[in-house]
Amino acid sequence: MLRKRVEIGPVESELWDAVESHGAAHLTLVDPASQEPERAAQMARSAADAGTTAVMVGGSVGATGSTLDMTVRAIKESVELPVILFPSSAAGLCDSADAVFFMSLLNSRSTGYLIENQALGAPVVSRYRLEAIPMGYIVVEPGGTVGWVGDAKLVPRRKPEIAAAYALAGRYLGMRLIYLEAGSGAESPVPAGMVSAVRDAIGDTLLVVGGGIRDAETARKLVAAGADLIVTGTGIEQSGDVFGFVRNIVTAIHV
Ligand code: 1GP
Repeated sequence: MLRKRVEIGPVESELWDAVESHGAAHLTLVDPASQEPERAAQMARSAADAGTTAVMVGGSVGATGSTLDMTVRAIKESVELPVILFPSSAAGLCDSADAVFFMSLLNSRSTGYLIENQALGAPVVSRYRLEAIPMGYIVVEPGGTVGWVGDAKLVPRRKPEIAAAYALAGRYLGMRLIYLEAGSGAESPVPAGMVSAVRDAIGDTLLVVGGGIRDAETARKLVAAGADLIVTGTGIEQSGDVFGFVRNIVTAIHV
């Protein structure tokens, strides 16, 4: 019997296309627990108009059930972009999204965040026909809520080689994306030196960087250091001008 080789799905392909066309891309993070679905959809619409590549939906606390589903549905009705779930547990899944970042928190001390939530969530991902995008998630100091919830052994900011070792392990385990996370609302993002150490270690693996990115110049520096995909959540939530905020970042990171 002829078996097909593994192929990447359409949403992951879109991420690659965006990175190949522009050198880097922006992802908009929406936490369904932070606003009503209508407001989430408006933010996604403005971000889409400004050139974001996809919308991630998730959060550490309360991003589940009907709150999650209604937010994803409202976003899907107002933008054409892919909607990718960014779950903090097996409860962060719904069938209205296009794909899921199927993550393991590589530096968690808890087997729950390494593999148990994934085992509980996998049959649901299959039933919902979500595209699963394998991702190694690494939480760096200060780590914020996700560091606490995920029981992360935080990577020290001055130890880029530790982040690089985790990222390389993720690549060898078959993860096609690596996400360096400083925690939502972090005072400072992941240091550029750590981003470049991870980039050097993981070759062509897509590198996502998020947490504490609030302006275009910071995003530009992180891309210059090797980030492929820049995630912003808090900056969008707090901006009175979502289009302008995203447009500035997109303009700074695109070549
Ligand atoms: C959090 O990396 C994301 O998971 C985004 O962080 O909210 O600080 O933009 P911010």
